[in-house]
Amino acid sequence: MDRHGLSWSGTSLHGTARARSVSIPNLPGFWEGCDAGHDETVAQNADETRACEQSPRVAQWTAMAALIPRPPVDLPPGAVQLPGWLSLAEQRRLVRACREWAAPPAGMRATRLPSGGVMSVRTVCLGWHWVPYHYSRSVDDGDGVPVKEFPDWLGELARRAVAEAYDDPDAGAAYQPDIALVNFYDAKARMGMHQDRDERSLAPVVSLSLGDTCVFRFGNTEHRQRPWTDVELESGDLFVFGGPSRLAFHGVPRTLPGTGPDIGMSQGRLNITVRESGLRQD
Ligand code: MD3
Ligand code: FE
Repeated sequence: MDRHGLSWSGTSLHGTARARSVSIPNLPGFWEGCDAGHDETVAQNADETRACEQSPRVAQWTAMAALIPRPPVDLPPGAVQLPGWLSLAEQRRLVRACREWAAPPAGMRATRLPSGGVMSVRTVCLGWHWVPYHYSRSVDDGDGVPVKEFPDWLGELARRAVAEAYDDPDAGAAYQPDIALVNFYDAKARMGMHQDRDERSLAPVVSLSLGDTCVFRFGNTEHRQRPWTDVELESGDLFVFGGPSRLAFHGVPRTLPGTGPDIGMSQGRLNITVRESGLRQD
């Protein structure tokens, strides 16, 4: 058992993390699918936060998704994929929340790497702001304001994700996430093979995908080369990476434009990763 209450077959962890990226012109088409203004979005989200707290989520989408099963992919220990975990209503709500988070101050930006490159993915952080290769409480590489708050409801959703992925209510209850990184991919965006090692905690990372399908490349813990497994991540999919998978190299070699469902974004892909920093808020 590790200290998150989960047991794993042994795997040793090696290697160092450095992201590679290419620079890409242009702004997210993500704003175009927006049928409400910013203030309306904020109000709508507040309503839906209350609604989600009260009503159970719609099971219909899960049931439909189950009719067209995707072949199970053999994943390393600690990595669990739950295809179609989010209902369409939950996906729409998350897209609206992402749009709200993406707006300035402390909004979405293309991260500059110390190597001089600029990531093609646009990112906004909640709870702690990620600047390669550490976390800060303020947007040090942007407008300098405090990072946006990590909402309680997102922590609750992530706890439920961990509990369901590992079929272990205790693992869910023990999860105390305080960071979300929201990544937007336009048709050309990619993410190079990297490890996520800037968190002090090795608690699982929860990943939620919205919009266009992507090819997710799941590698090994030793280096960024093969062996790896390519998995398609579709809108509504949940992925949890814990235990030996937590420090595996991974990346997104491409997205598949035009594959997303009607959830309020005209194009592109959003990914929300929820994490536990293991850092103290001062
Ligand atoms: C495996 N994001 O934000 S999500 C990232 O789709 C990141 O935007 C990708 O890699 C994306 O760091 C992949 C899947 C994912 C996220 C974090 C992980 C897989 C992971 C951390 C450890 C191991
Ligand atoms: Fe990552």
